Amino acid sequence: MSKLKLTYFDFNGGRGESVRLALSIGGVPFEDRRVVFKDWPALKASMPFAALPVLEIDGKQVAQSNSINRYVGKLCDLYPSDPYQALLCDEAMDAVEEIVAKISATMFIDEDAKKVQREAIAAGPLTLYLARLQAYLKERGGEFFAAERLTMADLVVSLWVRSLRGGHLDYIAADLTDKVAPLLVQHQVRVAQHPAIVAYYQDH
Ligand SMILES: N[C@@H](CCC(=O)N[C@@H](CS)C(=O)NCC(=O)O)C(=O)O
Repeated sequence: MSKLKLTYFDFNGGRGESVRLALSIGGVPFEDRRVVFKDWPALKASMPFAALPVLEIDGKQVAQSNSINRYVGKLCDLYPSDPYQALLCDEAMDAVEEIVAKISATMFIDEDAKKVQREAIAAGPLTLYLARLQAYLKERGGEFFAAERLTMADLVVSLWVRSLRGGHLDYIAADLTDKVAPLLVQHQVRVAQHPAIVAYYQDH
């Protein structure tokens, strides 16, 4: 078994959290290196794309959250073996990455511009992505995004919905998902009840 070390920021969310959850669900041991924000500037240049998460596999660094998601998904039986189902899993994860990147781009801009841009994102692409993901979930039976079982897509989408509903983003209403995509909220609540996820958060 390879030695795994995940480097990500010290909070229970963001792009690294699906990796932590997957490895915990799969019972795969890993070092959970949590970086506090004040230490990040000194570390940034040593990361392959100057960003986190980064997974070290026997000392070799690999970046890009969805590449890491696919890798740990395969290790933990949370990634479909059927190519078409794998494509559906990837599509949902990449959609989340795309909309998260749009919102992240507004993180460190002037407050007035942030308000304008975030309100536009909420009314436009964010609503569209939530509605589209809800439609996919519905047409696939309402429970899972791919392969009729828990996959990385369910972890990635549900963690993102959890974070949106947490109301941490100014100018993006915390109840947007409840209004636009209630099936995604039901999905998020259901995934959070997975026994391994419940057990994980008892310790974190
Ligand atoms: N496409 C990359 C994006 C990585 C990314 O932007 N990570 C954020 C945290 S979620 C980060 O490292 N931000 C700090 C920085 O860019 O300095 C991925 O999917 O991993």
